[in-house]
Amino acid sequence: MKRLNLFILIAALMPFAAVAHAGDIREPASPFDTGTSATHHATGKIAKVDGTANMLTLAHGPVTTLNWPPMTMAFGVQNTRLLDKLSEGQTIDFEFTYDGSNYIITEVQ
Ligand SMILES: [Cu+2]
Repeated sequence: MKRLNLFILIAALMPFAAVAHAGDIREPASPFDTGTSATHHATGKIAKVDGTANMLTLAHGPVTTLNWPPMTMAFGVQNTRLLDKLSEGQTIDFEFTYDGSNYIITEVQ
C-alpha cells in the first residue's frame, strides 16, 4: 500500500518536472554555440540610432536560428550609411551575423 502511494506521488509530480525542463531550452544560446558564417533574420523596433558608435539598438522578436527570446540589444552595422535612413520607433526586418565578438546587421528591408 505504501509503495502504491509513492508511485502516485511521483506520477503527480512528473508534469512539473517536464515544465522545469522546458524552461531550460528557452535560455538564450551562447555566442560560442554559433558559427560565424550563419545569417539570422529578425524583426525589430528601433530603440536607438547611434551614429557615433555605429550601433543600432533594437527591441527584436524571437530569433529561432539562435534560440533567442525577444529582447532589446545593440547591434553593430556593416554599412554605416544605413543609419542615415533609420530612425527611432521604426520597425524593420533585418539580417545579421556574428563576427566572433559582435552581432552585425548586414541587411535591412
Ligand atoms: Cu537579442
